[in-house]
Amino acid sequence: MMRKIEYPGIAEWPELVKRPTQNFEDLEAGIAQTFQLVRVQGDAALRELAQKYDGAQLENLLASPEELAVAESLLSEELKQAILQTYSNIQLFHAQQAEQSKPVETMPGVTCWRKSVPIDSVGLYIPGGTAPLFSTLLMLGVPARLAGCPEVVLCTPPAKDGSVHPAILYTATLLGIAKVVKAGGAQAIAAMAFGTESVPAVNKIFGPGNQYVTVAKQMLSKTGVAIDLPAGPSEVLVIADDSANPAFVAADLLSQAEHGADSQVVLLTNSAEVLSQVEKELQAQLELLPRKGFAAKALSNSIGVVLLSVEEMIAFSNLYAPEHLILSISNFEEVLDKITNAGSVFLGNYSPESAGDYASGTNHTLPTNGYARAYSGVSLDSFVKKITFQHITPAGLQNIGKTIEVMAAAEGLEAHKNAVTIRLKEVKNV
Ligand code: HSO
Ligand code: ZN
Repeated sequence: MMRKIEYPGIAEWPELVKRPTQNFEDLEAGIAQTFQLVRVQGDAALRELAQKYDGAQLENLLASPEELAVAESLLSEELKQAILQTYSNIQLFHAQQAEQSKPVETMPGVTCWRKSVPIDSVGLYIPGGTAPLFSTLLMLGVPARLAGCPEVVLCTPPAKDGSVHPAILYTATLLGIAKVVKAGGAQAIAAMAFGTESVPAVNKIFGPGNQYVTVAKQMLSKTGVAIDLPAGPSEVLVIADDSANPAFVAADLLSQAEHGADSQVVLLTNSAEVLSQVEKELQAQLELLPRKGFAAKALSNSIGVVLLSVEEMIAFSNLYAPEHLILSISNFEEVLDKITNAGSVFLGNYSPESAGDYASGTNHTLPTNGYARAYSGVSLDSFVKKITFQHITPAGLQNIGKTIEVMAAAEGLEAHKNAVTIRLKEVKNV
């Protein structure tokens, strides 16, 4: 169960908001070997490693058109409808994020604008293992498509029989992703970074994964391939006052705890009574969960903190910077402006985190491990570059030229100054 802390003083907070440290340095040497193998042997390395790590004998690394086509018939009508509804909501929410390119005349004759241009080639990694996260495929694939990325590759580890979960294949087809590569772990990340016979090298790699995937992404990000976010274990922080429903709060904490033994859940409340009721609910609901093992382990790393007031709870939460923040308090509208660090926020008693994890439309790829202090979650912006343009007329250069010359001279950069002076001379002569 969670550790209980009552009325900690502000001096104790920094210790309480620390995540359990993870040290992955000892994985780096093995991952570097995997990189080398994939770089040198390409597809052959991916086949060998699929055999070694996934127990799958693969002839073809790519899911075949037949496999992709048959996936739909393997899903229930209900699940297909749910996927379509989710798709549509994510699409609606992310389409709103498109930025209009508006030219600005900063001085007469000096016009500047910025344009979003899709990243040419992106790679999406979807883990296999204990839960096939086809919801994550939607969270990444929909904005990739909206942004207009010409090439989208998907890597996901195969099951022992060489298959990929039909919901992943069906969702890939909906997204128009034809390249579904049966590769997992660091080798999949390497393949997308370096390219192999079957896998094109991409400019940016997205998606969650185990520690090997995470470290592989981090290592490659130092070599020029972009990555979405520095990933860590999932988290939720719930702020509950006496208007909260303890059963709902417990359900939300467990929904995040079931992700993995390393998930972090935090409950903040200004009522010791709420904390003890939530604990009772946690016990009862935990017993019924198929993933009880993971959830119980995650709870044992988690904390329930009693604080004095809503203001104090918000301050604690801002210091923690949770990936997900749930406000189960009566006057949540009044504190929204005080929230400064969080990935995604859920308001009131009827907005469970699961809504954002799946279907409301917001993205569930979010900053963990305190990164919400400075990072945003994945959005349409994650799939584009913003290129600035400017056009200066001869009259415009006459207006701005002196300013540039003075700045350049003051920085001691004569050639910069001259690039203006040489033009101004010519403009005066015509
Ligand atoms: N809570 C996870 C996302 C997810 N939940 C996928 C269910 N499926 C991200 O923090
Ligand atoms: Zn989740």
